[in-house]
Amino acid sequence: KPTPYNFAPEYKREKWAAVAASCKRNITDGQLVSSSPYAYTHASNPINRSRNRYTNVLPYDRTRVQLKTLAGGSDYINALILRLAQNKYIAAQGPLPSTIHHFWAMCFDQAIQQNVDVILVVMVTPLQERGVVKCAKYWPSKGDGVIQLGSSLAAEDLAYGDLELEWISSEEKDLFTISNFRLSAGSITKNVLHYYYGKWEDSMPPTRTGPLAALASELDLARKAFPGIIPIIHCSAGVGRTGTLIAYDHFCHGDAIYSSDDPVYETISKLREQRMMMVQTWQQFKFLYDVVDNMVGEEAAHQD
Ligand code: PTR
Ligand code: PTR
Repeated sequence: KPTPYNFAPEYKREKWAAVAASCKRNITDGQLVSSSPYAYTHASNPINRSRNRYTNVLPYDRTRVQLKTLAGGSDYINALILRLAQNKYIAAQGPLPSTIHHFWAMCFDQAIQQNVDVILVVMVTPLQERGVVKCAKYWPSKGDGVIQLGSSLAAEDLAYGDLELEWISSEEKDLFTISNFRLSAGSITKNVLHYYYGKWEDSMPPTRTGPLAALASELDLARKAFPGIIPIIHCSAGVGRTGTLIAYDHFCHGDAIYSSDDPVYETISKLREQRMMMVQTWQQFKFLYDVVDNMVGEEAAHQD
């Protein structure tokens, strides 16, 4: 089996230097899909506008998730399904107070469609950064009892009946917090595994790789334990940190064969074909080069 990382380091360095020189904050290298070549008519439709956290981060029509539970007559949520090698992911924005029930409806719909009893949500943003709200607290805490998510939806809009959400447990681990919730509608119940890593600021790479490595192994374990599961990853906009984590997981566990000698560039291009602004900044871009560099280093050491 060809090793995915057998590209020439000098080539990569040259390319990296060119990219770093051509951009200050966002990667706007013309060869990467950085603007918006695809239509996003649902996202920009006035009836859906209030469902977007940021007016400049919108899902394309061709990849967006459509809610089965028609919330308020619209099936729109700022989330999409993407593919990298053999794996699928849902990338989403951090819910707004007004879209919490859409988020959970999406989770429920997807678990039904994937025919799995488990919903895996990975959150890689704090709720607030420097006093600015980045994501609504969309989950219940201990003692909150059963939350009725359907109460703000018109009854005829719900495909499965009212959705209910209940806190089951939380555990603060060294690297992240893991919580369990129960999400049910009628007689159907799904278990939610919620991983929350909040020590990561937007537009930056993570300050350490330990938490990412641990989250990526959890994703890998879940894919093996629950075949067909599509993990839901979100941060605030669902592009910078979300894209970085997905690319990281892809390098660790994806079964990719690359057609060029630059897997980082190729992977980010593939991500940006599916969601705009994925891996938002050159710092995040560079972080992924370092990750791949280390993997190549380890592989070389292994062969000695
Ligand atoms: N531009 C965002 C908005 O439209 O609300 C606000 C925002 C600005 C978000 C900058 C993140 C930003 O990144 P940083 O904190 O790194 O400048
Ligand atoms: N208006 C913001 C901007 O353009 O910077 C939107 C934005 C906010 C984009 C946060 C990315 C952000 O980071 P993340 O995807 O990691 O939440």
